Amino acid sequence: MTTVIRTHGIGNLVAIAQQFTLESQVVDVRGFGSGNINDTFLVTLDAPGEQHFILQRINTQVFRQPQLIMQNMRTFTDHVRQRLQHTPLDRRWEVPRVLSTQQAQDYYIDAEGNFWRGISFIAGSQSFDTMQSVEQAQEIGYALGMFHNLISDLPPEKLADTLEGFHITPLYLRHYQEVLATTTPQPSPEVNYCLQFVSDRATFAHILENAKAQGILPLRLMHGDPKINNVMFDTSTHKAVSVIDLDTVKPGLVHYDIGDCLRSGCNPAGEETADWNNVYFDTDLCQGILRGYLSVAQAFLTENDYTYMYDAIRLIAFELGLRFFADYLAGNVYFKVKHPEHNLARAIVQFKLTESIESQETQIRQIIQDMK
Ligand code: GN1
Ligand code: MG
Repeated sequence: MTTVIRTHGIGNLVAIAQQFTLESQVVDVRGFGSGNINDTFLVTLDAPGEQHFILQRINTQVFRQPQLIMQNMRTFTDHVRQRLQHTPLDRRWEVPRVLSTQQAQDYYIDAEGNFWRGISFIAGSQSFDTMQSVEQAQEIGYALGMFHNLISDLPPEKLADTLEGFHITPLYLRHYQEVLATTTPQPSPEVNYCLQFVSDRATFAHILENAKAQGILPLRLMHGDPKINNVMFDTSTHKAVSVIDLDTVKPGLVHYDIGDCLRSGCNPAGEETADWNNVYFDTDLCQGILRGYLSVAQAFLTENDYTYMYDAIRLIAFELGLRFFADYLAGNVYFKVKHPEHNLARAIVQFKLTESIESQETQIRQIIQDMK
């Protein structure tokens, strides 16, 4: 997949960034973060006040209706801002702002049809790709709990579905089977491991969707992608201050979020490691995240929600591995890659993590039980 840097000169990027500010001059635009879908840039302004903002080109191959994302972001941020005004928190909490263009729009479409948006940068904050401590794990959990709490009174139908099928594991499995039916993967020990891994868990893939269909788990609003590096930390207090990346805030199960947060936060090796033998699920970090999460979320969770927590952790790790592996087989059409085997390597990391989760099922279930 080509990146903006290759298709746009820096001059163009400056001109695009300039669309999102009237008073200030853009002095620098540089690649930012490690997103797998959109292209993200940090813009520097000559302004004395707000010095930075985030410029993003939305991947419209993935997000077919990017206008819906912006509409959701407005609804979400308006709701949360009102809630916070009405009942302020006793600690710093920030909600990213959608920046308007010079034409007072929420996005800018360039001459080549690229979809751009500007988002405020949370001043004095940073994110991490891997967990630094149990204290940080607890903060990550708190952040997800606060995120869920602040939208718990926004009816799910108020937000549009920005990405159909997102986190519906049986659909990923079907897609994988369709890809397999049309391609013959080059056999290797790694590919064989993945093929077997998925085939052994075909029934398990349905667990959350079945519970949703039976009304055991309610449809709520979710973040969709609460991985560790989407939580911003105040650089001086080291407290979580914001959850960013609002593209997939939409109706779903909070279990997708719990699973995603834990599969990403409790993997100390990180999802990009090539050292597969060192991938494991850290139960101390799991305990930390859940403690932080439940300090806020206990208020709205039901008994059934707890029953499915272990399965959610296992499922979302497995699901991401399945998504990476299917994309490898399909020729890397969804996730950006640095080399042709990148998605295969990422899949193995998630499958090793799933194995580690499975091997610690009793302990993880006990942690959840003890925390209710
Ligand atoms: C993608 O682009 P990014 O890094 O925010 C993906 C998530 C995955 C994640 C894995 C819309 O998120 O679902 O968990 O990669 N987002 C989408 O790093 O598919
Ligand atoms: Mg994302």
